[in-house]
Amino acid sequence: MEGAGGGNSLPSTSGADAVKRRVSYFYDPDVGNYYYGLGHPMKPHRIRMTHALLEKYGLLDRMKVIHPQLARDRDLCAFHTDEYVAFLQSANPETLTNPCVARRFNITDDCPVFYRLFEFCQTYTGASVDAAKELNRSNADIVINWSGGLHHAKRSEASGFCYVNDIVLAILKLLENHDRVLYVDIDIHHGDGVEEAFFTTDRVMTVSFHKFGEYFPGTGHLLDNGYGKGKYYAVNVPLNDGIDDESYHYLFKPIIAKVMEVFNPDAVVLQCGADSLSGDRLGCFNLSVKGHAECVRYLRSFNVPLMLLGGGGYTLRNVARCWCYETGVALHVEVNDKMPDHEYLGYYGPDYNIHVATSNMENKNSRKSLDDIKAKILDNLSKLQHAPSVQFQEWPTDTELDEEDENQEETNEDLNSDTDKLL
Ligand code: V1D
Ligand code: CA
Repeated sequence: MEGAGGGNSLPSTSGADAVKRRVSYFYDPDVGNYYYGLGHPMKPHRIRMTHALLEKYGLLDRMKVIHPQLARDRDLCAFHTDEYVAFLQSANPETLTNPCVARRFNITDDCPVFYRLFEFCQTYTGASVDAAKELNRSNADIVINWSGGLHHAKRSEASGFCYVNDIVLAILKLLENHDRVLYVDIDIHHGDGVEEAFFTTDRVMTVSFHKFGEYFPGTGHLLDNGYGKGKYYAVNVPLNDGIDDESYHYLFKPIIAKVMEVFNPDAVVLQCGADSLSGDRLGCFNLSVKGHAECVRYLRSFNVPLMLLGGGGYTLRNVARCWCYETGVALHVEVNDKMPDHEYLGYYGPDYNIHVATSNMENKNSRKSLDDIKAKILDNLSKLQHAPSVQFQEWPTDTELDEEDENQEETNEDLNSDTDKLL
């Protein structure tokens, strides 16, 4: 054991980023028990594997560990429709027999109805919403929910393994206390559900890096950049197979630096989908754990309240490696490459290391294509630099809203219109 917090990790050294951040980590011990079904690539068990690593590395001792509340119906209805939430609440693998209902809510092989589905949605969403409240109250500088980040869910339908969009709900919660929220998405898939929810507002900027071209969900073209007041507040970075750390950061760093300069967010939400890692079962990028985590390190360096969420990631051992290492980055602790012994150690053989080798696959992103993408995006962002600054209203605080909740018998439609007002 090394370092004041104990465990198999090294304390940080020096530098501006060495300034300690208060980190709150949200984890429900039941989350690893949910099961999408035989052959389905999405496995909540990876969250439990990550947690076991955090424990053995001694990282849990260095942050506030919070058991989140389950999200309530009315929390979910701040974005989703009443009828969709009612459907999720009653959905049960034994009774879902009507194909019209399944079609209406996009219940497919990607998004099956499984045992205790609604509770699963309440669990991962409750953690993201509670994490937003923790930032709203300034109780932490960085909040983490590795079970969240389900970026494809739409207002009234499931999509791409996602049922409830915990990210949209967390951002809406953050907007109660923050004027501008930046959303960054490094999952290999386009963050379509979050982009769509905030496409017409200038209070949320969405930035997604993703594989584009014959790949799910098919959206996220370079030229899709927002609409109306939201024009230029959606940023899409379409990439090709085999991108490596160097090429990724050749785009990520200058784009994020410019976004931070022109948008100047009060809070940042980073979706850390680990399917952009080399060797992912569904992915085709070639990022190392260090390259992926460099996105966390870079965003952390701006010293703006930060929420880290999970997302995709289908080679379980690499997902747990990545999110454990990134928790270390949040804490400014370099975890030891050699893994400590624990109940899931067998998953990490034959090397038993945190870091894994990338592959020799071809990088199909030419320097010219990267330069063209960068130039177009930086040009769009520079248009915001010269726009007059937006005046923001005062919004009721979290506590005031909670008090209101207790005193009012509101319908979910009323709550939806509250959401519209927040934007
Ligand atoms: F391979 C599978 C086996 C069983 C069930 C589904 C899949 C599978 C693999 N890839 N499904 C996909 C993608 N779906 C399609 C559909 C086929 N067309 C009709 C559409 O290509 C969905 C990929 C979802 C990725 C989710 C995510 O990683 O982005 C994520 N982020 O946060 C949570 C999940
Ligand atoms: Ca993405």
